[in-house]
Amino acid sequence: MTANTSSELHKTVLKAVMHTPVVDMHTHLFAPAFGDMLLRGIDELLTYHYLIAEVMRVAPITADAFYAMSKRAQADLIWRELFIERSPVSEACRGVLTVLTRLGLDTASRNLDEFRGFFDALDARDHVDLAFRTANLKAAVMTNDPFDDVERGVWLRGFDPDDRFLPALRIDPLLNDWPRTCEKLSGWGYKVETTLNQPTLAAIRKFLAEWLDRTKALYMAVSLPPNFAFPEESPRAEIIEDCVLPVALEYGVPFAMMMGVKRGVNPALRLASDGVGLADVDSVVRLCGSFPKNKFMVTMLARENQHELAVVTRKFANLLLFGCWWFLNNPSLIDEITRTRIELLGLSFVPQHSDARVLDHVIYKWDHSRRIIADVLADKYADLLEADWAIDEHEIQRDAQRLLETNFRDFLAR
Ligand code: RAT
Ligand code: ZN
Repeated sequence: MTANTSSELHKTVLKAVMHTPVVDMHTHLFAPAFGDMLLRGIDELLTYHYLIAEVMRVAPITADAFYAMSKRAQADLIWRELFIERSPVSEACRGVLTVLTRLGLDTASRNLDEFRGFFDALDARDHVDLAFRTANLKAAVMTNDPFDDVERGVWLRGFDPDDRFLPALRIDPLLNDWPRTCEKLSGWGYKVETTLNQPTLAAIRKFLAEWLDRTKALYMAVSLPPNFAFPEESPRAEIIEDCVLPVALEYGVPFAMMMGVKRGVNPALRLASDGVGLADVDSVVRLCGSFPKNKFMVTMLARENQHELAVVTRKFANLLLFGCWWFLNNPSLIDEITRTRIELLGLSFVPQHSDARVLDHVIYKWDHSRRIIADVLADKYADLLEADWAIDEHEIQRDAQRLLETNFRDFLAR
């Protein structure tokens, strides 16, 4: 590395990280072929559930009354309460402003209708091009729910795939609500009973295999509550062991576990109602150790789980640690967690996913995270320079590419 000052080093690293395209391994975005399921534009940005939780703390309105309003009126309220009546300093508020400035809009105007005019003029395909270009995103993995009737219809009808949107099969209802899912599967003609007997387990495997064939999903995923344990006496553990893991092995796809979400802490808030709790890292140890041929990807929601999870990840090559999920996607925590992970794992993890629900989210989430990843990397390279280790720009670019794309792709390909 020719850089002899730390600020030059930092500039080189920042440039490399900013210019490296990302494969975003978990989002809630959809290809334009899914129609209205692809959320985009300023009113969707303002009514992001992260901001709904924030506005409900300050606006003189009940959650039911809020949800009864039109999307535009909800966005107006959030803009007024969180951007005009108080400074928009939270990470979710700041994100809206980053999106607007990165798209060339003048946030100083504070003119919501002007912003609306800009987004209204974009059709879905142009909007995707613009967002992916601005965020420097190569591809985004969707969250494909085979139990959602609208989404299911799109898959059954078929569509022209867009290779920037990669499929992932999300199976929360199957694992977290077996009795209701059993009824659904039965309604679709699968020979299932509430008791998990052999024919039922075989039918569940058939269902999973059919959906992996249909979607070509890169992985199967579930979010799990803090009390999830493996093994445990539950339909969930049985379905994981007898259906999900064997099918995942047959198809060579990882099983992703997003652990530590307490659903519906305040149900009135609906999508904004979830909280966080400690997850059981030993269950991950037991799964990775008992099923060494399976591949697991894990992210945890509680800050207090991060050190233990990073240590456990050192022990299992069949485990890919990923992302600063949801309530962790805040600069102070991304900084701390990314440092811990690099110190314990080197470059063998995936530092971030966006969890974008609105197309434009990828712009701010990747902008903010990339800057922190670059800060951490620059400090680590500075330590290496101290030890007379020479680093060139290509090596920095290679490392950035591992973190932002190839660690994920290589894990899938293993
Ligand atoms: O981050 C979010 O938007 C959450 O609501 C969830 O979608 C979470 O990421 C999940 O995938 O369950
Ligand atoms: Zn998510």
